Amino acid sequence: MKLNFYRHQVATALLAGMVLGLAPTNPSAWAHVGADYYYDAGGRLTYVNLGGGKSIEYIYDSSSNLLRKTVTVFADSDTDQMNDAWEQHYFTGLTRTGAADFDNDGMSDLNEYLAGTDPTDAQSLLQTTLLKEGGGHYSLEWPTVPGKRYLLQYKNDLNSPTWTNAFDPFTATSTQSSFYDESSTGATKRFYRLFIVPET
Ligand SMILES: [Ca+2]
Ligand SMILES: [Ca+2]
Ligand SMILES: [Ca+2]
Repeated sequence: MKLNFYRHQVATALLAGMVLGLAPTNPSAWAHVGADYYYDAGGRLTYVNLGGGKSIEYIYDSSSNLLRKTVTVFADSDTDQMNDAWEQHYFTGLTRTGAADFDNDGMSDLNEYLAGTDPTDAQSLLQTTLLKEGGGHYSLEWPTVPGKRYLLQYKNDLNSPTWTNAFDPFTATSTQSSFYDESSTGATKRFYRLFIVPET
């Protein structure tokens, strides 16, 4: 059973609290220095965005030994964080800056690049549908891009500083994902945010 009024009410709050962008593997306790350094809950550096299409990702084992350091470089001659080849493909040039929303779907061109969606198709975007199930749980559905990693977090009070991971980040293998939030039973309100997180 769907309670449409409640769905609308919560969905509005959900969109207000939704965050899209690069995030560390465990953003529940991340520190963010400047705009480009990401740390995990143990204070380990996990990701650096150097700009100009260059980024470094650090992978550790359970003893905090560095297992792998991955340097990613793509051509970004206009330093807008969007791969020039991607810009050429969709916009046949490099005039877009990332901040604007070419297809007016509510996602900036840069966020569409990060999410792997089509910046020229208003039907292609990262959005969620929130439902209240008959048993009193919430469930969410959202379109996914195979190969992208997703993390969902929630909290019941917007004033609380702590977000809880709904699940460990997963890499999508299909174009649609859903999450049945059993822990939401009895919650009168719940706020969700969905991340795209770096690959491991
Ligand atoms: Ca670029
Ligand atoms: Ca858009
Ligand atoms: Ca789009």
